[in-house]
Amino acid sequence: FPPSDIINIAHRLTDLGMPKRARNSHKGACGKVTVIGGDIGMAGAPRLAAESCLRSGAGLVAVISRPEHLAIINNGRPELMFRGCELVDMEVYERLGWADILLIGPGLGKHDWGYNLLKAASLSDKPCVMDADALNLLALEPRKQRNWVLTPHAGEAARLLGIETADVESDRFSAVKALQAKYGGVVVLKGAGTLIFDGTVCHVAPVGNPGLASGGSGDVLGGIIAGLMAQGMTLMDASSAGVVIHGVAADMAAKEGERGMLACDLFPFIRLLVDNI
Ligand code: NPW
Ligand code: AMP
Ligand code: MG
Repeated sequence: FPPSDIINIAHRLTDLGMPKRARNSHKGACGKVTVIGGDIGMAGAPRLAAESCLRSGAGLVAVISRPEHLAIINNGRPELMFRGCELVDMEVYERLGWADILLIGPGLGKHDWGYNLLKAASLSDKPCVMDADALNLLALEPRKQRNWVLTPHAGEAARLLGIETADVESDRFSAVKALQAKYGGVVVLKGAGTLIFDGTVCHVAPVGNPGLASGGSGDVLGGIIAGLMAQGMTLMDASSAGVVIHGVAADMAAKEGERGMLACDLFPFIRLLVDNI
């Protein structure tokens, strides 16, 4: 990259601004997100992602997951809608068609259940955030799409590129460039110093801390980005603002201790930050 194309976006949220809500806003106008994921044993991942969408200001959020995950998804968070899916049917397609934005991958798994949902979501051609196992499945059948955001950590990035994790970590700029060239859209290469690249400009976000190195942190990030996209931000702005909100929220939460910080500790800070961009 020429240095002029690399922009440090820490604490530049106001430049990525989102207009204040109009006084007469209603939930249908604030964006609808469908989160798809949660194979057996991983219901927590779509729950965290969906709650993050709500905390980022999306008007309506639905989850498509295993039918037995209804209670886990809705307990303590009854604002979420839920569609249980054993086999992909018309009701699943309806919930996909209803959404403005799809977030697919948290806890999706790499088996037939997740694969079939990913295929169904792909048919809708909606703008989407692809995370976690959606990326692992994409690595098996690579394709390019303009209107998606990919959010790999270094391990997922390595699978998407067919290289070793250490190769990604040794040259993260080359890795993000190669990912965007191969898959299109906006690529968010996560980790300390997250990179966000849309094919032209590369944002660097030196925010966040090792307190984020625990299960569920990435699921929260995907939810924030999808929630911002649903409210009308461009893919690049939603990705950049999302990474900064996530990282700054983590830095605020870490004041009470970095070690032992949990993904859901970010929620109150996300709410504070998202209303001030
Ligand atoms: P290692 O071990 O360091 O050599 P996976 P996952 C590497 C769901 N979750 N930098 C790491 O390498 C997710 O949503 C569910 C470098 C390892 O090989 C997914 O659907 C939760 N390397 C599913 O679990 C909460 C890194 O990548 C591999 C790296 C699996 O996702 C947790 C691990 O990646 C989780 O979100 C880094 N920053 N990060 C729930 N509550 O339901 C990872 N690696 O095999 O894709 O596993 O990321 O845990
Ligand atoms: P995931 O591995 O999908 O759960 O995503 C982890 C999230 O936490 C990503 O947003 C990472 O950028 C962030 N993260 C993890 N470790 C660190 C770290 N040491 N410093 C800053 N951010 C981190
Ligand atoms: Mg993850």
